[in-house]
Amino acid sequence: MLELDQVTVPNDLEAHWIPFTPNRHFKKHPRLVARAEGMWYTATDGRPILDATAGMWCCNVGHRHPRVVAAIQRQAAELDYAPPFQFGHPKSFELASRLADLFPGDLDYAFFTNSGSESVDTALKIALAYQRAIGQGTRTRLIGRERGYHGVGFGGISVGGMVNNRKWFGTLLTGVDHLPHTLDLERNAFSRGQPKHGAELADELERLIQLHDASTIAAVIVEPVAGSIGVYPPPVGYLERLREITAKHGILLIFDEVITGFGRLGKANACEYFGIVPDLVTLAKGLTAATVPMGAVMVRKPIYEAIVERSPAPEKTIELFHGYTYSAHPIACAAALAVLETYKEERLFERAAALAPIFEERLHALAGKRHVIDIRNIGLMGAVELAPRPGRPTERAYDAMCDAFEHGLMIRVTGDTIALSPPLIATEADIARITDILGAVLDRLH
Ligand code: PXG
Repeated sequence: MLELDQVTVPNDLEAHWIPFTPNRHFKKHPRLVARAEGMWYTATDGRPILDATAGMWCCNVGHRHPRVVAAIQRQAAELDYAPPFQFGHPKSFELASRLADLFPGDLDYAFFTNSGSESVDTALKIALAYQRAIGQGTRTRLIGRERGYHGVGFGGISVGGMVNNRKWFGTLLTGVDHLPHTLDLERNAFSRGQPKHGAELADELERLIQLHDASTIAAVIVEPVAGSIGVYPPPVGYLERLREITAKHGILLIFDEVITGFGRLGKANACEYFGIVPDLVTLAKGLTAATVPMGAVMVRKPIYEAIVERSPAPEKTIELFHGYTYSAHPIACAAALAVLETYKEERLFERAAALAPIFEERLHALAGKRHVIDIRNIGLMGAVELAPRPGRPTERAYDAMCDAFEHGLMIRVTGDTIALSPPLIATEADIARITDILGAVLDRLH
């Protein structure tokens, strides 16, 4: 137990408007953590809480990793900040080169951001700028997918497909269209890994091309594994088909790897896992294992060349009018370099790959529990979907999350789905403990 006198819990929680949270319920029943180490959080009341979600799909090296802590401390004491426009600092170049090595094909360039949402907006803008640079300026339409999550910027919610994230926000969401989502409980419930049925859903892109014409479409963006909606692994053959159709029609393919990047699937990224080279890749979360906010967009060489190298403007002219005050922040770069070193040194991607079948086995053993209507998994991503309470969608899963926290386990919920994404440092015993506590939660759930 934590020394409670070390932790000050404020008695007024009112002023903080908490994101994506039922504020009224939370402020009456707060779940606050004060410390973390390895696989564990410590709640402000001193209780240990096992982290089954890597924070929010992001703390891949576990909490408070000594190498990462030291790198952040060193950097803060050495160079706190450097302007990323017109100036720079050495670590961002080193980091970009390391990232280029981690991605297949000619995904050789990195544009730095501070979050997944910014990575998505950046990738969409680069796609539009590229089409214009190669004389395809009529290609302004962007295609996303139903139930997709691409963060909360206007670009991201436009191509995103979660209705609650869009319906409040008006008319700026036009100029987009959406592919159908790939969940098919009738044909694919309780699939282990990629479901067998549904590759043909990628052909819906051909239908959208018939409707709009390829000459109006700049890019397609998908999560290779839809995460936030509750883990939808792609049907076998689906991503391959998307790659084929986009390439045939001169449409850029963007993989949103904010969740799948950096070991979540037991490989460096989903590109490698599925053997596909998209044109742009969005990153965040595991890049710094969430120790310092940072995102990035990986870009294929021909795109960089078209916009930068072949810019018709004089050499002293900016090629792309885009970037953030905190792009390539020195402390974030130092954290990312230490995290990448940790992945390598501790062989965490291989470790996740080795743990994945055990995770799958344990997760699917929950299949007989009450209310469970589907279980899905791939790599170290898992979901248990519950039947909603009649007339009260999302409440059952929310209750499960609260009960799990009471019993020492942090899980995530989305709709009526429980999502698990343990840190890549998890042991077999950690996985067993996670599924045991979750099993007991499901047994108590009405
Ligand atoms: N793209 C994808 C695929 C994501 O999963 C974002 C973009 C946005 O990232 P930022 O850093 O702007 O939040 C995400 C974020 C959940 C959950 O409960 C998932 C995310 C964020 C918050 C909650 O599943 N993913």
